[in-house]
This record gives sequence, structure tokens and C-alpha cells, in this order.
Amino acid sequence: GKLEPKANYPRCLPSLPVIGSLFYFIGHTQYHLFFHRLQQKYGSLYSLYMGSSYVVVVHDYTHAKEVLLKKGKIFGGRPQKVTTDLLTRNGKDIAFANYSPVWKVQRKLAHSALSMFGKGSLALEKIICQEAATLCELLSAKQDSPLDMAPELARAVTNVVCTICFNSSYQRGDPEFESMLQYSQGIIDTVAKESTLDIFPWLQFFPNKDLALLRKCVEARDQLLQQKFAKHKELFSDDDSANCLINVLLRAKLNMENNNSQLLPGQELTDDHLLMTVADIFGAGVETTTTVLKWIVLYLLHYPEVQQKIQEELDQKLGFNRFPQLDDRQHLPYLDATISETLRIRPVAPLLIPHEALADTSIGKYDIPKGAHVVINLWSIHHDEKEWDKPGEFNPGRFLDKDGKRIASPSPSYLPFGAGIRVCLGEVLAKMELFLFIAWTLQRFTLSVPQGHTLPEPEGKFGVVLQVPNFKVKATLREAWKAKVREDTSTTN
Ligand code: HEM
Ligand code: PLO
Repeated sequence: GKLEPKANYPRCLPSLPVIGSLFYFIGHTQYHLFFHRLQQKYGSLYSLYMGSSYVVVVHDYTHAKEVLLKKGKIFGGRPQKVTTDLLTRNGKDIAFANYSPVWKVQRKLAHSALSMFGKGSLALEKIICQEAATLCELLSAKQDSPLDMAPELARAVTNVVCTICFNSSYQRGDPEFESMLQYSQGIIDTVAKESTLDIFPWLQFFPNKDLALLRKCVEARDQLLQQKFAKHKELFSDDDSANCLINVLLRAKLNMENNNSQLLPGQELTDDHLLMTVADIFGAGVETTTTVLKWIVLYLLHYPEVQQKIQEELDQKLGFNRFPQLDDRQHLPYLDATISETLRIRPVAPLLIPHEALADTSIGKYDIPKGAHVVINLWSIHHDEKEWDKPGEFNPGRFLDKDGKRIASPSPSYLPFGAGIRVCLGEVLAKMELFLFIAWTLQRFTLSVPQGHTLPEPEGKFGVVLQVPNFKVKATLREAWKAKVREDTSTTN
């Protein structure tokens, strides 16, 4: 949009025609940290130009909540980008799609499919526990030798999401399963990296290695999802209850076609929309949860005393006679606090997903023009020294009161899942998975740095998710667990 000369816009970084403030970014890849530091000079709300796009960056929770909650609908747009357009067939998904009537329908359908498996869903709990058991078996087999847990965590989480999307899961070693993990990684590696493309969209017409890889991975993904849709369509029957996301979507499309839905011509729910909805839930479901699990393991290696405290709590509240289940979560506040603290110190989406102002509006005392991109720096909100005591320190205790009981939220400056009309759809699911996978693992194993290896660096790499470095762990069966197994075998003999 064009700026009005008389309006009171947020302070702007120096900028040149065509490239905008780009020269500022040279040599920077950790955008969340770079923006965080710029606050010293420009304050907690400033603006800049990415090429010709006007971008406002928000660093404090008061303004963030004004954008996400109070004016959520006005700021509910998403800027269109070269890479995400490629990923989503020009914004036919949920996360990267602009605000529209179809988008609302898609969100509602995905939400209803997810809540079918939501809190108190025994079916989902059973699936997650089954995957946790497989994970523990794999750790057992590799015991005491250095192991990269990341692919195993990804496989476990992928199978949970497969059950939600397709009502089926994979055996370890299935080539289709492995190719899924591969193309997902390819997309993660390239989708946010091409930020120069989003500034200079015409660059996409030149040969570009990353963009080529992204295209290839997206094609592989879409082909696989297309097959899944075809199979479900074939088997789809009227009395079939909508027992997975694909069937929920197929049923909804049929109903809308039969009932002449309220959606106007040109705004229908097309096959592309269905496919992209599944692609989104699949991608979000796998990459976020896997990333957080990796962050938790990394922090357990850095803070063995935290790991020990979780295990003491597990031993006291659960013991060894049964496996962890969802009902135990309320009795394990220290584990719950550890998960919350990990989401604070290493937010999965440190800049959320960019929002766009759909009309002329304001943030605080500043005017914001229609079309402005709004970036919420969640990293800054979670590291605000006015709100958090020693924000750089990993301390699950800050989420507990004097008696060790869980505090709902120690500060309003905490938004790991965002808020408002664009709030995350997967919070309940993600929290179930994080809790169960960690509880199962730590009931049985102690994780440590293998001999000859060093502690993994905790900085993280900015991208579409905040990426965890590769590292290996040693998973040692706990003495108490071994004693329990010995006891079991002696009583059964
Ligand atoms: C959006 C966080 C797991 C599905 C988001 C956003 C955040 C977030 C910060 C962006 C909000 C915004 O732009 O204002 C997380 C975290 C997770 C997690 C921290 C794990 C701990 C999941 C899972 C799913 C999911 C498991 C699906 C099964 C989505 C979708 C959106 C979204 C579809 C886009 C919503 C929209 O644009 O309307 N998430 N997420 N997320 N998340 Fe999650
Ligand atoms: C992950 C790679 C997949 O192949 C495609 C995909 C879809 C949805 C994206 C997800 C990726 C990354 C994490 C995102 C999610 C939507 C919401 C979530 C951006 C790119 C977060 C953390 O905001």
C-alpha cells in the first residue's frame, strides 16, 4: 500500500528504492535474533521494507495481542510468497492462505477432524502409546550406543498424523514411509530459505537449485496425497462414518454440492483445497511436534538435573507397574512445566507466520496501512526481561508455584501457539504427543551425551520452524526399570 504523508507510522529502518532495507540483512540468517537486537535502536515496534513490501515488526505482548486478538480479523490476512505459493497451489491451504470464505470452511473442517481425536479420545491415546512403545523398543535395541533419535521421533509422530489423516499407519522400513520423511525434510530445508525470492519474485524465473528441490519435493508429496485421496474416494460409502481427515473433507464436499452451499461461484471447496488442507495438517502435524521433541531431548542433555526430577516425579506418581497415560498429565506438573518451558525458550515458530493488514488500521498509537505485513517476534515476547527472570535460562520451575503445582501461565508474555483467528489448530494434539512420548521414554531410559561426543549447540537455526542441530544420544535402561523387569520374570517363572 501507499503511505500517507501525514499519518503516524512506526519508526522505519533506513531504506533504498527497489531493495528497501535489504542491505541491513546482509550476512544475517537468524532473523528472530536480528530483529530482537534492532529493538535497542528502533524500539519495540518498528517498520522496514523488504523490497517493496512494507513490514511492521512487533516485539511486545501488548501490541501482539492487539494484532492477534483485539484486531485479529483485520490482521488475519497472509502475504503471498513465491515459495509458499508453490507449496500450497497459490494459497489453497490453511496456514498460508489469505482470509477468505473457503479458508474459514477449511479451518472449521480440519478443526472438527482434529477434535474428533481430541481430549479424552481413547483412540488417539492408544495410537500415540503404541508409537511410544515402538520408540522405546527401538531405543532398547540401540541401547548404550550413540543414536540419532531425530528420525525415530519423526517416524513415531508421522504415524500418529497418518492415523488422523488417513486412518492408517506404516511399518518401519516401508519405502513410502521413508520417502515421506525425505520430502518433508527437503521442503523444510528450502521453503523459508528463499527469502530473497520473496523480495524479488522475478528471480524465480532464473535457474535456482533450492527452488528446483522444493518443486521436486512438493511434487512427490502431492502425488502421494493424491493416491491417498483416490483410495479413500473409491472406498467411500454413505454410511461410512467420517473417521479420518480425508473422509471428513470428502463428506463435507459432497454435502456442500448437494445442499447448494452458501459459497459463491469461484469460491468453492475444490479438490485442490482438500488436498492442500491435508498437506498442511500433515506437514504441521509432523514438523512442529518432532521439532519440539528434539528440543526437549537437547535440553535434557544440557540439564541432567531436570531429567532426574522428571524421573523422580514419574517414579513417585506412576512407578513401573504400568505405562504412562493421558490421565497422568495432571499429576506430573514438573514434566508439564518442562514442556512449557521448552516451548518458551525455543518457540517452534519464532516469528509466527507473517500476518497482513486487510484494511487501514492501527497498532497502539501508530497507523498501519492496508497491505502491511505484520511480523510478531515471538522470540522477543518469550525473552522479554521485563516479564521473565533471566529469560535465557532454561528453568521449568518458573511454571510452578511454591508447592510445585502448575501455574497456568506465569506471564502474559507467552504465546507459543499464537492467538486469535489464526491460532494453531494442533495445540491439544501436540501437547498429548509431547507428554506421552517424553513420559514413556523417561520412565524407562536415561538420556545422556555419548562418550566422545559434545553437547549439541542450543542456538537453533531460523527457518519455517526453529531447527534443532543434529546430535546423538545414549539411551541407558534405568536400573529401577531393570529391577522391575527382573522381578516380573521371576514371579512369572
Ligand atoms: C499455526 C505453533 C503444532 C496446525 C501455528 C502458529 C503457531 C503454531 C505459532 C501460527 C499462528 C499465527 O500465525 O498467528 C505450534 C506449535 C506446535 C504446533 C508450537 C507444537 C508444539 C501443530 C500441530 C498441528 C498444527 C500438531 C496440526 C495437527 C497448525 C495450522 C496452523 C498453525 C493448520 C495455521 C493456522 C492458520 O493460519 O489459520 N501453529 N503448532 N500445529 N498450526 Fe500449529
Ligand atoms: C512443513 C513441511 C511440509 O512438507 C509442509 C508444511 C506445511 C505446514 C507448515 C509446515 C510445513 C511447517 C510448520 C508450520 C506449518 C503450518 C503451521 C506451522 C509453518 C512447511 C507453524 C509452526 O507455524
